[in-house]
Amino acid sequence: MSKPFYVTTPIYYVNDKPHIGHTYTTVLADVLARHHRMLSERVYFLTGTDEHGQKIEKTAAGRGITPQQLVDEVAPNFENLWQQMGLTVDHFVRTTHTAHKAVVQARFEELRAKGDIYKAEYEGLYSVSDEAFVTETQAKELQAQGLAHQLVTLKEESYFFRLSAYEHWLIQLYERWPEFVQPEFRLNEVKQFVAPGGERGKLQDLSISRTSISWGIPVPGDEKHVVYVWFDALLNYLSACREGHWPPQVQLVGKDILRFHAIYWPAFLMAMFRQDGDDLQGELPERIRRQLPETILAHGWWLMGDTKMSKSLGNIVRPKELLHFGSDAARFFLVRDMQIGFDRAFTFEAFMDRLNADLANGLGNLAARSISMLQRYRGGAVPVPAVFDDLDAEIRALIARTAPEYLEKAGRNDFNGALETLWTTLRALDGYIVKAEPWKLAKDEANAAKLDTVLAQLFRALRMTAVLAAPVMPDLCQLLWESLGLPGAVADQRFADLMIEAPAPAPVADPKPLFARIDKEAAMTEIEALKAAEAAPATPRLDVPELKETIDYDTFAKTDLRVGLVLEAEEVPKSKKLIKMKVDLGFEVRTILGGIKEAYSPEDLVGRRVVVVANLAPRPLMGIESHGMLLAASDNNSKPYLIAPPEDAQPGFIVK
Ligand code: ME8
Repeated sequence: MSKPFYVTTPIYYVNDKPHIGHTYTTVLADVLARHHRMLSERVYFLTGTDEHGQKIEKTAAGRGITPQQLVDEVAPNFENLWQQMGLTVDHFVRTTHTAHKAVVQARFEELRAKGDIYKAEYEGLYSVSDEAFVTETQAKELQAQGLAHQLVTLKEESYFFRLSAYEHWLIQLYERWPEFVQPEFRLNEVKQFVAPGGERGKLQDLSISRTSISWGIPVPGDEKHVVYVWFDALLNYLSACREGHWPPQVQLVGKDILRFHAIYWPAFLMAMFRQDGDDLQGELPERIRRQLPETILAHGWWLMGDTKMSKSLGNIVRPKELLHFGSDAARFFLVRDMQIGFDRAFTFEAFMDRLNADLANGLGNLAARSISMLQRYRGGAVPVPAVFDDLDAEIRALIARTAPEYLEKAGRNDFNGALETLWTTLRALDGYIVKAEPWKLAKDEANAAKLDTVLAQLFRALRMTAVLAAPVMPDLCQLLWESLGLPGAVADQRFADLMIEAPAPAPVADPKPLFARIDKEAAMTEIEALKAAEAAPATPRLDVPELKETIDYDTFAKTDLRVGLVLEAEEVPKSKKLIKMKVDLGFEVRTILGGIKEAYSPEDLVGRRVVVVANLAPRPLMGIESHGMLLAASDNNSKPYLIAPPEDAQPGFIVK
């Protein structure tokens, strides 16, 4: 049975639109998933949405819809985006799924029965935006960082998780299995948090239910409580795990949610997996360590200059803007430019420079030159090298050590470093061409063997690049693969079978341009236009009733609609809404009243063509009989917009 590889992203709050941060994490998870498939592992890639809590409740209330309606409307934004980007997600979990709710309730009951969850009174400072109670120190830190968290004091009866009891085991986890949090400096942050006598003191028990919120999973048997959103959210990794995949190998998180994943999450799992007789003050049993995630991989943030991206500053980079350059380009940049763990400033300038340098020039140029030389000098057939001078031998050794070095770094989740290694080799190959001067070698038949070596080595390096970089740029590498005359899908290759010196099975194809050079000025104008469209106020949501029941054609055909021409119009005295009109229907002139005064003045109406329901029974309005009705469009909040037939439609025309 092959090794399982279970990778997760955080589940995203649905009250926000996807941004570069979500895109980065999910793309990185996809790169990991694809990479581990090519290592012949059994991959399970989970992402999803976090749909409960006060923020959702409030946003929904503000819009006059139910929280369920809100989450059903927004969750697909994320799911569709990942599909559009071609991410190989195996399962998209939503915390409002019945299966998830059932697992949360079952685990809650189980821990309550074990004594790890108990009920008590809680009073404390609560950060609405974090959905978490915070200590005084944390509150001060948050304020000092200028993070606009809304802090409120809450007092309520609450269920608590016995977090304090797990402190000893947690410390052992960090000491004995430091790979639990990567990169290392992020582990140090976590340790400081938990360290006994550390600046934050002992771990406090954790409040994990609320009575002040109703949008959540009810506590079984005590339904005025709902499960606190982090106990609910973190359990998605368990509830949506596929059989045979537990525990996760890599769980990607942003630095801001590391605390939840590196402290609360393993503590919940320790409580679930511990057995009677396990000593919480003794050694953390290996048996339990094996049930915990192997690694929580914490990344930093994409910043705008030195500052955080935020809606209020209007400086958020949206996936649409990145995708404008193609999904592979966006993937390459995000993975290549961010060193995992650290923050990184984003600029479109750097983005485009990177793509031009590494993809249009770098790889694109090298592939085009190499393939066209193979065609020009060898009719597309890839030669077998026989002679190696010092320069050739140096390049041969470089190519041979690139793959293991790349795979070693990727194995440590350092894709930024792995790509750097690969591109250093590609640059050395550019130098190889300059020094070996194949165009000169081609002029003299005596140099044929030497030219064979140069061409073959270029081919081998490109074939290796297509395989190694396929998880990062699936489409571009497939194109390169095909240009090299190689059969099938590059994604079906296995790193273990990467035989760099194997002969080529077929001649190379015509070189296909891998990546078109970006005209930076033109691209920036297009990006500005996308940003402007994004900033434009959204059209307010329609307020219309549900669609009426279906009718058959005959029922509809009973309605006689005609084009009318308004001959005269005047306000109806004492009425706020009504205007009285004389309307020419071609065969007769009628008196018709319309409730359109707020939108039209009598002068607006005279000479206007309208659509009249001509066979409506007459009815009196404010003492005047109306012989028909005008058609107008609106929702419950807007003014009426009269339906206007074109100028050349004659009064009396039938509308059908
Ligand atoms: O925290 N650069 O969801 P979320 C990189 N529902 N990453 C960024 C970023 C940026 N500029 N801004 C935000 C939640 N992020 C919870 C998770 S998991 C059980 C529950 C990252 O939608 C941030 O670090 O607010 C976090 O990892 C992720 O976006 C999702 O944030």
